[in-house]
Amino acid sequence: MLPLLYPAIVAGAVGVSLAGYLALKSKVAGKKVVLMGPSGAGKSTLQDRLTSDQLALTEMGAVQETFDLGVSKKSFKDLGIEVTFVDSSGRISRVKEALDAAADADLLIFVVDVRALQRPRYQSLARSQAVVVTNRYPEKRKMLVLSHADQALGDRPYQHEDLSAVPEHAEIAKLLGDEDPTLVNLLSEKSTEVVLRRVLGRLT
Ligand SMILES: Nc1nc2c(ncn2[C@@H]2O[C@H](COP(=O)(O)OP(=O)(O)O)[C@@H](O)[C@H]2O)c(=O)[nH]1
Ligand SMILES: [Mg+2]
Repeated sequence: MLPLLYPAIVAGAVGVSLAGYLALKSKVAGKKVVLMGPSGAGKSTLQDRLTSDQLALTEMGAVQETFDLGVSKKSFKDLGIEVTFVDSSGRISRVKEALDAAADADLLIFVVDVRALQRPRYQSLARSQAVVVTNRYPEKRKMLVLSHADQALGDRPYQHEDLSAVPEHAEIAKLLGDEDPTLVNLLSEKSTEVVLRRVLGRLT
């Protein structure tokens, strides 16, 4: 494919004008996104969903636990816009290295399993990580992604309206300064498109 044609094709595919796409690209390319949050929240899954990798998603549930900090350049899915992603381990002993890596981040995405938040121990773990992040980087742009929306409320999926009624989410969202947390089932390709749009919105 001719290199000059590529942006036009991508723009068409994602439903924006060529000018809109080029503006998006110039704002977003080269930025740094750091993923944090407790183990099992869905950080690695989210990274795969947002990028063109789709490695772990070839087999659902096959994401391996992340032990070491993963710093890599990746393209946002279908967009050909390259950013640096840092996928961290959620273990408490590894939080410091994730924090250090976030020093020059443009966006910190904090992922929490919304269902697990209803357990007091998980809630306090998530809250304490959010406190540490916020204390270290009060001014940095932070985004709260609440995963596992498909599993949250027994026989029905979690709805966005449920969030305001559950103080556990509100507290973490407030700590992070994200007034509009993103509720998502990361196993659903369709619902993760919403997250992609929101992440792009917060990087521009
Ligand atoms: N049902 C459901 N499972 C999810 C969701 N997000 C992640 N998972 C699963 O949760 C497990 C942990 O995800 P992973 O991305 O490794 O979490 P990490 O430790 O934060 O990187 C994996 O088996 C994922 O497939 C979600 O929204 N819904
Ligand atoms: Mg991981």
